[in-house]
Amino acid sequence: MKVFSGIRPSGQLHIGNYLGAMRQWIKLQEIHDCIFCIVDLHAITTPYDPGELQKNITDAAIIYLAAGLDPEKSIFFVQSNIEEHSELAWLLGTIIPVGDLLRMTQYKEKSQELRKSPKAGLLNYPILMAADILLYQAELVPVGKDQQQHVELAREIARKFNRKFGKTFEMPEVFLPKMGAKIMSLQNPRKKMAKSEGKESYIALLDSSKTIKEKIMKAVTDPGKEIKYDLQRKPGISNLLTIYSLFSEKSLKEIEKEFKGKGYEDFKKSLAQLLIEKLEPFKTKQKELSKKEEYLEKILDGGAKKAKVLAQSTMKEVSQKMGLI
Ligand code: AQP
Repeated sequence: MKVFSGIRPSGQLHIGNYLGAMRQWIKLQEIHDCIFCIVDLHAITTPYDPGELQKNITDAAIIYLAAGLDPEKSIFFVQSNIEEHSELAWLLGTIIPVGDLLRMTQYKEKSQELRKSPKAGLLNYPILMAADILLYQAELVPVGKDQQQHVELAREIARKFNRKFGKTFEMPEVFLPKMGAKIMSLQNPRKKMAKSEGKESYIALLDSSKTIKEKIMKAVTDPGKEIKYDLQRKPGISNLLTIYSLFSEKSLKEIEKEFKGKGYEDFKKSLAQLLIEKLEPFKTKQKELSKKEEYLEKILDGGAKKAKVLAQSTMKEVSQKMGLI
């Protein structure tokens, strides 16, 4: 199967990105044809510093590799190096009603957060994401829950295009992890953990041990003192239990049993210790890779060359079907 997924180079990657998306990619690359992309054109749809963008791209690439992405097994590149993404997005924009874009949850939330008049790029974000996916004829798209609606829209776009111009695109399907599809903010367990929610709300993959401990100990919990998974009544502890379960590979029941009779403080101390241990290899690998600029460039250039061939082939077919050549 063809698999596509991307990540925005818009700051420090956090454990939500890892548990919701990156962890799946590492598994999928063993059994499928995977294409993974640093989506810089998506990163500029919200306020950003142009002087920081290249560094953010390099940092994201390093984290991908540190997490286990293998450039021998998957195609790995930077989105803006392949012009076909923007080209296809423009063409797909001619078949998708504006109303479909206006009802996207991410657009509604982010445009509200930004307050000042949201830009057309933010509204058109899902068209570019559909182009990313359809350009490579992806059948599976591993993402977190927040991106599910965009993948469904990509399906809708593919369906509309195929109906109008003849079968061209594969129908992509969202691939959500059974657990960890939506890791919540440490400061507000009713909201998604996100880079834009502020540093205290997430654990970055490269946070120091001291920072991890401080953030976990300050994480918002719920009334009562029992360590029990109950999303409705105990969203804070349930979120921490989910994180604990995914990193320790123990079931929720096992963890509840382990902490029976103990309080939040004991549990948080153990969780902090677990995260410190599990994130240590990222940091070691990241340090190593940071010194290998040329190696990194070679991987991304090689990936772009392979992606270009696939992208050109789809664009040729799309242009022909739309009567452009
Ligand atoms: N909290 C989360 N839980 C599970 N999965 C998540 N993802 C993001 N947050 C969570 C998934 O990570 C992948 C890459 O996300 P992204 O960085 O490209 O975009 P994002 O969703 O916009 O990430 P953030 O952290 O929320 O950034 P901001 O604050 O800038 O919007 C995606 O597959 C996403 O689903």
